[in-house]
Parts: sequence; C-alpha cells; structure tokens
Amino acid sequence: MAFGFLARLRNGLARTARALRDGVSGIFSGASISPSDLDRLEELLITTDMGVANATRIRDSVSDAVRRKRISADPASVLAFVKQDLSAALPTGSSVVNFAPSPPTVIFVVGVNGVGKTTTVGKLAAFFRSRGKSVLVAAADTFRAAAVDQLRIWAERAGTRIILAEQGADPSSVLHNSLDAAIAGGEDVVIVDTAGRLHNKEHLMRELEKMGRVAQRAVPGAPHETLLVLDAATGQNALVQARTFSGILPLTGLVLAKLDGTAKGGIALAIYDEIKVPVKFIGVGEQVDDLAEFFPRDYVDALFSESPADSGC
Ligand SMILES: Nc1nc2c(ncn2[C@@H]2O[C@H](COP(=O)(O)OP(=O)(O)OP(=O)(O)O)[C@@H](O)[C@H]2O)c(=O)[nH]1
Ligand SMILES: [Mg+2]
Repeated sequence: MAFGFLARLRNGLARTARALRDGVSGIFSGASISPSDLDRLEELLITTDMGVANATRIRDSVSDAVRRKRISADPASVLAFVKQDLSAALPTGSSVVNFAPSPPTVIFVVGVNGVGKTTTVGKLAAFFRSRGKSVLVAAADTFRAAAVDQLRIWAERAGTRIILAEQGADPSSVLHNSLDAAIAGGEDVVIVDTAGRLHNKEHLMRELEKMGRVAQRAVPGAPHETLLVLDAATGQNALVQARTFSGILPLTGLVLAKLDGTAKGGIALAIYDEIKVPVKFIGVGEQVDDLAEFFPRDYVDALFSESPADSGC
C-alpha cells in the first residue's frame, strides 16, 4: 500500500478540504465578523453538502464564540472551531461489520446503477482477504451484459473465488449456488453483487427481497449485512436514495463511494444526521485498496487537514 490509511483518506478528501480552507480564508480577514461573513460561511458549509442543519448550527456557534471573544476572526481559528464543533457531534468509534456467529457471513451490496457497487464488492473482497478471511463473491448482477466480466477481474485482483452466471440468469439461483459453494468450501464471507437497474424500481425491490429469502433459507440470519452504495458526488441525491432504500430494505450500513472525486465530502456528515443507518465504508478511488472503514473523527480530521496532495506527495 503506497499510503497509510490516514494519508489515503486525506488524499481522498483533498478537494473538499481545499474548498473549505480557501472558502474560509476568503471570508474571514482577522478583524471582525459581519452578519454577511456568517452568511457566506453558512453557504460555504452547505456547498460541501454537510447539510443545512449542521451549517446553521455552526454559523450560530461561530457567531456566539466570536461575540464572547472565545475565538478571533482569523481563518485558522474559525477552521479549528468548525472542526471541533463537527467532531463533538460525532461518535468516536466506527460501526463494525456484523459477522455471522458461524460462517459464512453474507453481505449484499445494493444501490442504483453506476454508483460503484461492483467496484465496492471487489474492494471489500480485498479488505476481508487482507484481514485473513476467505471470501467468495457472487455475480448476482445478471442484468447487465458486462457485469460478470467486470466482477471476474475484481475477484482476480482480490484473489477470491467467484461464482458466475449467464447473463439473464435468475440472480437468486446464482446466489443459491454461491451460498452452497461457500458452505461446502468453508468460506468466511460471501459478498453479493446485485443489479442496479432492472425493468423498474418495484422489480428491483422484489428481486432483492427474493434474494433475502433465499439467503435466509440457506444461512440463518443472512444477509448479515445489506450495504447500500451511494455516489458521494451526487450530494443530496445520495441522501434521497438512502431514504428510499432504507424505506424498502432493512439496510445495515452505507458505503460512500467516489469521495475522492468531489468537493462535497460533507455529505457523510449529513447522512449521519439524517439517516439512521451508519456509514461503514468509504471509497476513495478506483484501486483495489481504495476502501476504508469509516471512522467519523478521522473523517473530520481529514476534512480539515492540509492534504498530502498540497504538500507535493
Ligand atoms: N474515483 C472513484 N471512482 C469509483 C469509485 N468507486 C467506483 N468508481 C467508478 O465508478 C464507475 C462505476 O462503478 P461500478 O462499480 O461499475 O458501479 P455499479 O454500481 O456496479 O454499476 P452498475 O452495475 O452498472 O449498476 C466505475 O468507472 C468505477 O471505476 C471510487 O471510490 N472512486
Ligand atoms: Mg455493477
């Protein structure tokens, strides 16, 4: 691994961090703070997609802190204050993966088309492999022609077994075969790639429900995780998807993919506030190890760091 986890996270969030730093430097001159400065701060925070509630709370507490002379009006003090405010609102630990009491642990990876499901399945496979687990991936996206080949390449990269299917096969039968193979082979984790697009939303949801029943019959308590992948670059739209899916499927966690390509990294914080499902992983690139467990405090640190990209690394 070229970078340690924190450097990777900082690199992934560099665009958001830079937008915050440059924005705050452009607003606060160090002398005094006017109401319009506070409006601009609130707008800046909203552009990172951290949510209106967070942005308004921070505006008010910055205003209050300056009035009480607890902080001065220079950019560094304001940034440090905002960071502290956000950190205080977050839990310290990460939400860990729910492992089955006895293997295999079954993980469904769901989401609308193009958000990064298949890539996440590949990265998750490598993540569990690197922690000494044996992994089998199930190519249950039988809807899209190239999906199986794409997943096969990821399985090779991650060094895991894969159960393939013909295009158009029943996803539930692929799942069934995969679970049989995992039980017979004593695999620790089965990660199931699913289709993002079926004929319509009802069809997609029915298919996922059916897969849930098939998993439950084969392995007690399965699926142990149903992870919804969201494309961080879609900002508020990701929130809408999270609300829709969580109303239909019992989600156990979220994966925020493509954080590296966006200055809207605040979305992880808005999701924390609004959706009662924890973010468990974040995707910060297209390589096999560009996946990290989500630790909220580290995340906020990275949002306010001078990124490695800036220091020429
Ligand atoms: N920069 C970046 N690109 C990503 C990340 N995750 C996925 N991608 C890219 O996003 C595109 C779509 O990813 P897929 O994994 O195919 O998405 P999907 O949800 O499986 O798509 P469908 O199967 O068509 O629904 C690919 O070009 C990926 O390389 C990420 O964390 N960062
Ligand atoms: Mg896919």
